[in-house]
Amino acid sequence: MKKSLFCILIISILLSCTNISNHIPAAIEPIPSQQQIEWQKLETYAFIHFGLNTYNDLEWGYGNTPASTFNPTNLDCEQWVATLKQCGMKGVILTAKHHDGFCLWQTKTTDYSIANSPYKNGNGDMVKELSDACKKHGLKFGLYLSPWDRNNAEYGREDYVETYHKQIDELTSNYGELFEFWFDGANGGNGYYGGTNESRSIDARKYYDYERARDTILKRHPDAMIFGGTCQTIRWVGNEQGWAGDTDWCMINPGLSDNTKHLNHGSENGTHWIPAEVDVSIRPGWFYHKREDHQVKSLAHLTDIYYRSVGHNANLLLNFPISLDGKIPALDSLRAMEWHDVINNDFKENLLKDAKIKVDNERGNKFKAENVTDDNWDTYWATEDDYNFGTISFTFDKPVKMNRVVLQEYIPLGQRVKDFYMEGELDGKWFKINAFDTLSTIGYKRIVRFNTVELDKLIIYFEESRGPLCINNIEAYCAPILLTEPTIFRNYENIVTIESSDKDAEVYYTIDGTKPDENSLRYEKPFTYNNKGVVKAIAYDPISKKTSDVAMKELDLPKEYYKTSSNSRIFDGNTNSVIYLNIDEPIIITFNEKQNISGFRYTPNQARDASGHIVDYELYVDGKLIMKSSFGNIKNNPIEQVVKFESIKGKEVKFIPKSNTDNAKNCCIAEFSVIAD
Ligand code: FUL
Repeated sequence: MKKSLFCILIISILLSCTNISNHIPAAIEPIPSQQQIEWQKLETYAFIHFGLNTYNDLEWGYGNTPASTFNPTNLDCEQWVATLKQCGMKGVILTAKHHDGFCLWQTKTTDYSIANSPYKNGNGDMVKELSDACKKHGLKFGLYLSPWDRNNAEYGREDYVETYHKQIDELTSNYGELFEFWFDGANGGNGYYGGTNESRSIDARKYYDYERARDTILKRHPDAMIFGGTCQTIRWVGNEQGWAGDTDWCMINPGLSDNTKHLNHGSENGTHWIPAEVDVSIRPGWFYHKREDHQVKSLAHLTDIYYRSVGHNANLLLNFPISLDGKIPALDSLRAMEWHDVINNDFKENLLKDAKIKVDNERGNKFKAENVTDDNWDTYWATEDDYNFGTISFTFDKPVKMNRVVLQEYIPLGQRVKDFYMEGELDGKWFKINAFDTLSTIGYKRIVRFNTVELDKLIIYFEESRGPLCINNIEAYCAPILLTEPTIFRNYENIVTIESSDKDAEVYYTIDGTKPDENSLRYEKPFTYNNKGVVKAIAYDPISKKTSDVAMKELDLPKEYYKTSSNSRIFDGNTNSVIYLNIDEPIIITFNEKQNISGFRYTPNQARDASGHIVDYELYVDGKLIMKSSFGNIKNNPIEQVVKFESIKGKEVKFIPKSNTDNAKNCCIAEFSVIAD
């Protein structure tokens, strides 16, 4: 080859290489703002619901409970912030005003505020106290200001809109940097409205002038996200249960923002980048109610929420109700810290760190496949133009076990991946990895969960994408088995089911009263148990050899032993299927033969906000009054009530409700059974 020709060839090869390696994939619109990217990186932050509702045992105050009832005795914002930091929260949003209109700060706009409460003799300011604590401890701070105001006499008219904007003005001027401003969607309806006690309706899209609110907020807090209203930069996910769709696009079409499915999943063809925020409370209610002390979400439930929010490309806004003394209740903070430990332990050692990586397409050295494991968010593996798909594999020196894969797209260039799946290879044999969710979108973050598999090669097939792939991070983990005590229940057909929160856990049980261990009966499927007795069960991790606490269920004589005219719903082991009785309307159970009767169990309705729990009752055996008593704290703590007495021989048990909580018309019963020796 002539020297000049050779030079041209070398130069053109070099040029084309340079060209490829420096050519950033074209962005696919819409793309996020820098602020939205930074917000997405927060992943978890906290909500605080606190106010007059707390002191009046309400969720939606009507706007008429006196300001003087707001009376925290031991309020400690530093305790909130310290707790929230310890459970990994990056920020906190406070309900400065809820629908009842009560303002937690020193406002000039209304008398219905903390200034007219006994707290610090009217000199307290919750917004200031919490924002100061956040500054001190390095948490971001945000505010919730309900547009609906059930106290204000002018609500529904022009005057209130001015008041509302003055409130936004005060809150954005006086309390330092805000990372998020929250407008909820509940609007209009009945209320106190200055004593008129009427119903007022407004057109939320027009009435509040959200454009003006946005201008005020962003003028002073250019980095703040806006939730709700007509100028939102992040979206409600469409439910308050703690999950985003497994398909979750950051994009939506704002016109459709009331459609639940659209909010859950976003839209591949959405015109605006408005990512999802999952708001959910650690208890059934947003505000504190003593009666929900036993309903703090379980470790397993909270962990699932994490995977179905952060793991589904959404941020998690986890609510902590403040109790009457002004603190996050110990139960809730302990549970949240345990939860944070579980999450930390699930992502302890990235198995892909030293794996050998291979891809079928690469855009050039700058976009090489190794970028997915370099711990640098800003570098990514990209495929060439027209390669809207690709395959990446990770080969290990020796077999590894895994049950989680984390994937991230480089979202500054838009969200792309539409469909992917994963396979493993062990000793030359291929198998599909069966994820718990449908694998479709990735976005900022996608965490895939599956039962533990052993493999010496992991391969991920990106089947379809809106453009060339831009993947900036992939990790894999072997999360320890979540060892929470199993739940045991027996249905009306005497079938006992034992459920463990982690599908990888082995479950062992006993029916002879002894403590179960890994040598006890292994639970494989539901079994029949048609006698009285006790079932005890544990979840067991065969790798660490650790066990959960022991779960225990005492089972009373089943239906074969008696006749009754009461509905089977109270004998079916399901605490959400209930019956209603009038006061004095009895449950009568007539045994086929005489029994040594020594007590009974009554489980009140476990549904949220259930009312009509039995308080006073009488119990007769063969017509003789055995117990005339009441369930002491049942309103506040509506858990299973077990009453025992000296055993008495008899055939017929008659239980009569005499009064109930809330002076409800009917008494509600979820489960009932008679204890016999
Ligand atoms: C909703 C409100 O109605 C609830 O009370 C709660 O504040 C929740 C976070 O937002 O729209």
